[in-house]
Amino acid sequence: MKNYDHKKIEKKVQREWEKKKIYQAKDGKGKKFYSLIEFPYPSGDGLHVGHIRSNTAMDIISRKRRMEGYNVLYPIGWDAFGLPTENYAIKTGKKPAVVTKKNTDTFRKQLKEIGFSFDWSREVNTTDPKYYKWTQWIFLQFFKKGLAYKAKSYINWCPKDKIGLANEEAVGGICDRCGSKTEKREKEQWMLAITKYADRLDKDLDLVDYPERVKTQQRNWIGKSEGSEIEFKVVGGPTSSIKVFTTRADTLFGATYIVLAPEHFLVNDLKLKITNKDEVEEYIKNARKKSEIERTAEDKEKTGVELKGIRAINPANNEEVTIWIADYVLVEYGTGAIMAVPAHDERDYQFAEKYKLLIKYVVRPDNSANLTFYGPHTLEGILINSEKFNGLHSEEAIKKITEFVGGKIVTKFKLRDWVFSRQRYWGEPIPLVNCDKCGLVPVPDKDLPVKLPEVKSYKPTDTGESPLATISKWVNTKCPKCGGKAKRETDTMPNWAGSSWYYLRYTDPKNNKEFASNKNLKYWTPVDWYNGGMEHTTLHLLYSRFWHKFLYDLKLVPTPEPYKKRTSHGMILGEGGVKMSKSVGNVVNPDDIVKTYGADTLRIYEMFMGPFEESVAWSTESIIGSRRFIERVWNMQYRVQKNKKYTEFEIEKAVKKVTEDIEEMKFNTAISTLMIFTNDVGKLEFISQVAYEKFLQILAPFAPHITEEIWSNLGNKESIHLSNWPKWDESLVKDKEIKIAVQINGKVRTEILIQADDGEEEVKKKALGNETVLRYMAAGQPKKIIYVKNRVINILS
Ligand code: ANZ
Ligand code: ZN
Repeated sequence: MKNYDHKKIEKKVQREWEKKKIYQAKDGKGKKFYSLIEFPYPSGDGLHVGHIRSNTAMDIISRKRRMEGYNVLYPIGWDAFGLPTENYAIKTGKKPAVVTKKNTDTFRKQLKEIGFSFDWSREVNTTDPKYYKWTQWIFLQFFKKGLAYKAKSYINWCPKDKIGLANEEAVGGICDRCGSKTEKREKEQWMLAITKYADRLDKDLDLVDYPERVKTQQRNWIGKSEGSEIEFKVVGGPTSSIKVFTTRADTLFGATYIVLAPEHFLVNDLKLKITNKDEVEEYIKNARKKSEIERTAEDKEKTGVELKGIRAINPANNEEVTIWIADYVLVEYGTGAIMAVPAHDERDYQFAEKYKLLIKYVVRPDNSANLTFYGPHTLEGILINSEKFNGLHSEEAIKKITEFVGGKIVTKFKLRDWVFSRQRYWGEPIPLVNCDKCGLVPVPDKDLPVKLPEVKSYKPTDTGESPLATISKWVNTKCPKCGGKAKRETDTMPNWAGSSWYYLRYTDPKNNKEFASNKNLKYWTPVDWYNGGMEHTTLHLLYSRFWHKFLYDLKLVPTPEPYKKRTSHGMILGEGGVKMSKSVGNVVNPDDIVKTYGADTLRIYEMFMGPFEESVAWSTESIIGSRRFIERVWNMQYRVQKNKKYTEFEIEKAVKKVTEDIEEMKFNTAISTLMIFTNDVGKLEFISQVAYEKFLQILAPFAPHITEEIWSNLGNKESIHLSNWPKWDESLVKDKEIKIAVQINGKVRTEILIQADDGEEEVKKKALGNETVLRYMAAGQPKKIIYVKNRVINILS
């Protein structure tokens, strides 16, 4: 009997795997399975135990699929552009490319030590010029189609990171990198027209298998809304009318004032005519400092200022209404202006109460004849106080009133175009040239990639210009069109660029002529199963779906959606359930665990620690339990009997349960099944080789090293990971009869035969029909019945 030596075993089998290249995917061979994890950002801190959870989950699924006969692609790479590396470079003066190389070397070594079945021959790195050549090329396709454009807009500016952020990166007015409060700054920026795809990004969620919470988050973020655009004429002003967006045109007769966003483009014109200009300007200045949440939350006090001296006309009844600016109206949504209906809208109600504005009820609930009102009534109903529309239901009235006032039914989206430029060094240069004569000219394909030049300082500038702008040798160039003097764009792309299409590159990572060949894309895509974090739902997941759809329209990818199925893991927290972070000092280094307990133990532990989609706290103490399980598995090999007849019902049950649990990502219950099996078998003198081998096979995806070693000790020549996934005998699993004890008031009175896994009702019926039980129960009905599955039933009378 040999002791379990995880260090020796894990090294040895890893070397074997690498030599035999057993995890290499083969382009175009047989039925395929493409499994994907979000490729890591190679930070200086090394691999996090959280990475391992997601990677192990998809590794288990990939290994099972391989054993089921699929040609599996499970690739890995590095999402390596980004701020931490750049900030580190600024601090230390080290080149970001050099830092990245060092970090990816560390990550690679760590990942290999945990035994993931990645196809390492397809490694990609977003900062490799051979890779970002194609990121730039795709950007140029957007540009050529008019979907990449420059515009002045208010962006979220982080004063600490000195960087412009997309809305998705500044939710609630907080920089999602450093936690600082962001400001609104007006800046000329590159934009990608994701809004052109808003409707399809919403609709096509019907085509994919994503968790409901992911679909809901994306739908809410896209924010599709049907409503009406209605014009209010202005009296006494320089502008003739103001257009509002409303989802409740049925309430138009109750619109008693209108409100513009403080930043609305008409405000400047209207200012010329108003009598309280100073007050208005002061208000606008303050509004700019507040975040969207502060401005629109229902429980925040509403503020505003009337534009005095001008009025608008409600087109339904031709009554004059006042015009206000208020920061609860956002400039970017709808038309940036609303008709306020305080009787039927919560925020308008608060506002009207505060400023003593008219509240006029025009809809009553369907089922109520009671016409005394107070507070806002936000539900649809039957129209009142609306002249010839009285008696109509809201739904019908919306159409009729919109038509009556010459309005238009429109669809609006909350989604904004994607701010796609950064004024930083460590990103893909935007491959365009500014020529005085020709304007913006794309760098020709043959001159791609536009490589990042060497710079002296990586520091962003306070003027908001990229550090690239300071290298005149790089900036000054020739116009590709006319050959005249021209200047390069100095903005770089956001770190979401490279990750928007990396899964396509994996299918053909060495291609120099195209981002990937048609043939390989056709074979491998879409991704069959993609696991990733919930934090990417409205960022990477949405962005990459957008790029994919754009490439689909250019006929460059074969499917409208990139990912067939998406799942999400919960986070790993530090001991005691607090966030794991350097500042708290509770970060667990996976290297230490691998060294002390082994990779198999770490993998088992991470999959056993709790339900996969929930957050769980790390517990170093509990790792020992996983280690003991692995040791028990090891010792079982010395009790194997080759010729023992194969009759174990337990193994058939285990195969079924583990097979099904893996598909549902119930890794923790799969492992507990495996543990129960070792306990059951632990009581026996022998285990048949057939049963033990099946057991090793279903354990192999979880603990690939130890199972490989024992498999070979048992005399198998080929890798266990290339063996066939075991089947179970349904008749053995189903038809097994077992005896359970029947207690009456806590005393065992008899036994009954049931089918293993019979439902509770079935067992109760059998117990209550039993002769002995009937005799004991002659006196009356049972008060309560407690059933412990497959073990005992206790009848209380
Ligand atoms: C009148 C009204 C009456 C409204 C009523 C609601 C209830 P969703 O569903 O999110 O699209 N609104 C329109 N543009 C706005 C903006 N830029 N900033 C803040 N609020 C805005 O919401 C559309 C409703 O939100 C619109 O319908 C408008 O208020 C408001 F009983 O118009 B409603
Ligand atoms: Zn030119």
